[in-house]
Amino acid sequence: MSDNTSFSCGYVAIIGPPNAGKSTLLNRLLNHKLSIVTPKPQTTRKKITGIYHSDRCQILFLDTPGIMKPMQELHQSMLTATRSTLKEADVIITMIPASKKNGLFDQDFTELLFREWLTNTGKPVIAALNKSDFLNAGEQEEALRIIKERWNPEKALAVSALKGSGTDDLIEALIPLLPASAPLYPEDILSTAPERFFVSEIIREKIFLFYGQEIPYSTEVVVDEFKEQHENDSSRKDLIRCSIVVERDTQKHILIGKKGSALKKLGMAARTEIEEFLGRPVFLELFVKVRPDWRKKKGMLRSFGY
Ligand SMILES: Nc1nc2c(ncn2[C@@H]2O[C@H](COP(=O)(O)OP(=O)(O)OP(=O)(O)O)[C@@H](O)[C@H]2O)c(=O)[nH]1
Ligand SMILES: [Mg+2]
Repeated sequence: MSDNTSFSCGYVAIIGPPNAGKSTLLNRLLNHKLSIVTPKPQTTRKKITGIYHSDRCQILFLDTPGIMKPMQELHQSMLTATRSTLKEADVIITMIPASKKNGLFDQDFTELLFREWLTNTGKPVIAALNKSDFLNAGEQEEALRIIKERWNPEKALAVSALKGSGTDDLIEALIPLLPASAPLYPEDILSTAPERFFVSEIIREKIFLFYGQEIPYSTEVVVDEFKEQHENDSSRKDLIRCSIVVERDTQKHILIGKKGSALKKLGMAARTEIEEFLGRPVFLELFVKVRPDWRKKKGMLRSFGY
């Protein structure tokens, strides 16, 4: 960095429909798995901040819950998180997932996205045609042409968050749109969220991956206790106690499985990844609790941080 005036620093919100690849993009840009990713829609429920560092800029990327038609109170809270994230942002990346089935991409949804979520913000929008690995070069060009013509974003480019293509161009497109400012965070900080948040997210990810139907959607994970390793403690392991909250007894039985086998498998997979994330060994204890209709109850949602 030669002088402070040539350095850019700002907030960039990543928005789009569920399953568009928003969290995959955040992880790709940061070169670190921060935000959970699953093949199921509505994986992300809260804003996740990830900090990108380079010698020319610092970008605070804000991953958001996907935009969908709200069916219950939890969805309302998720959409409120996305709305307020847009207010924080200097620049918005809107992820448009490419798909062969949908005539290159979903134009009706993209129209709604621009009309109801983007245009009125008055902020620069970069349209990222994600999953471009599904399209050939000609199809990508055609999709980008339609996007530019119909919605006139600041820039439209093809990316593949999964394969990593187009992300350097995306950073280059962002830099001139960011405020000239010194960095806000030290270089070794990857996120502003506490470790315990990521612990609960990792467990939630495994639940999304291991269980079918409504189980992942009916589940919340709460960290009840997070005791860091003590120097005098011979085991030198952190103790993490979590509650897995479900809506019904039947769901509790499915989560636990025969003689606890399913919960054991979940716990092992979660622990391995938590240890990788924290860079130290942990004891992980999981309890399953029933809280009827928690997704519909404002007080309960608030206590879960929504
Ligand atoms: N082929 C392909 N798949 C992708 C790409 N980006 C993401 N995916 C896949 O799409 C699925 C959804 O990815 P996520 O990153 O969880 O999507 P999201 O937009 O964060 O979804 P929500 O949090 O549910 O709103 C995962 O299975 C990803 O591996 C891509 O560029 N190409
Ligand atoms: Mg996500």
